[in-house]
Amino acid sequence: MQKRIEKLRGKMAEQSIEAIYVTNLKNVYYLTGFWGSAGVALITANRQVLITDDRYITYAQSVVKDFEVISNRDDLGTAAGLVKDMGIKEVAFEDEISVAYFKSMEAVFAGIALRPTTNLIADLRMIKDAAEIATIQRACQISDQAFIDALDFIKPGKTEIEVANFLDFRMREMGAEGVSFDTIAASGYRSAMPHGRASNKVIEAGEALTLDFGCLYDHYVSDMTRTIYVGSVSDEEREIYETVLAANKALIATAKAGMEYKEFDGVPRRVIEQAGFGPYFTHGIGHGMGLDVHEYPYFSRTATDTIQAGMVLTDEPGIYLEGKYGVRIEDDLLITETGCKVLTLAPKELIVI
Ligand SMILES: [Mn+2]
Repeated sequence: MQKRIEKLRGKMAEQSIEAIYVTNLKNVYYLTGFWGSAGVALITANRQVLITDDRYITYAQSVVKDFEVISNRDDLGTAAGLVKDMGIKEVAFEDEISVAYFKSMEAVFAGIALRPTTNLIADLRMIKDAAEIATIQRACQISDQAFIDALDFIKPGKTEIEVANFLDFRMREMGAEGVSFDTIAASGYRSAMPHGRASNKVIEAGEALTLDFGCLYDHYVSDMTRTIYVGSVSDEEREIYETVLAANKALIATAKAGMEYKEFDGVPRRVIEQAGFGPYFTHGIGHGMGLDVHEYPYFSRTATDTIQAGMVLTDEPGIYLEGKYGVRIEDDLLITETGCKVLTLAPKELIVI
């Protein structure tokens, strides 16, 4: 944790930020180790303070190291008092706060300049340290195993919701705190909807079934997708499946530190375009993940930023033929200097059950 604080201080020094008031709860966790519904951090060049309230104080004192921990329901007033005592003239804050909260800040910090910052901590969070990688890896193992177990559970006649509930429950049984987002189970024509949440639709023989799910393990997420076939698979479905798999694998074969964002998206997209399905790959290739299931970086077809070692990124090409069926295959990749390590290891050769 202290290394993260030192990195943040480095960025603060570069931007001449004297103090930052951190309100995003996941950023508070990232910096302090405190996880709760009420907690803010105030960080200066030589002080680091966590302000929470009586409900959390015992817990906070037991998990938070190297921070002054203050219990006070009035977090803004407490922070403003500290800032004034330290003689600080300007406080940086995270620009994602609500307008209402900003107005409160203006009132309480009267006389002190407020400076919005964008993604200061999100940028740090893009590069995972060894502990974060180990935790994400465990989250991925849990979802891999839940998928393998679901293959024995899925049968014609089950509903999408029954399959989703099975996955969710298995992940909890294996130690997950919960799911990282509402499990997607989309069968038949619904598999052509990239984000078809599980419904009461009954899964029929001869249908595709796309499962996009993940778990929350020790605050970190996994996020994976597999498409399988129930009973049988048509030639066209097989063709789009093999195309999506080739796109997914092409990115795994080429992703490494230094690759431009537009290439991270472009390598798999070209595989799909060359097979003639370009117009049916309707979303971006993936996103960063960690404490949030969607976090920086995000990819576009024009961005020339480069991916870096320590990023955990999803590789999720898809093809969707509206009204018929769709395929998506999603893995979580750890980027390294020389390539990438696939963290989701559930089978992805075409499966017919
Ligand atoms: Mn995803």
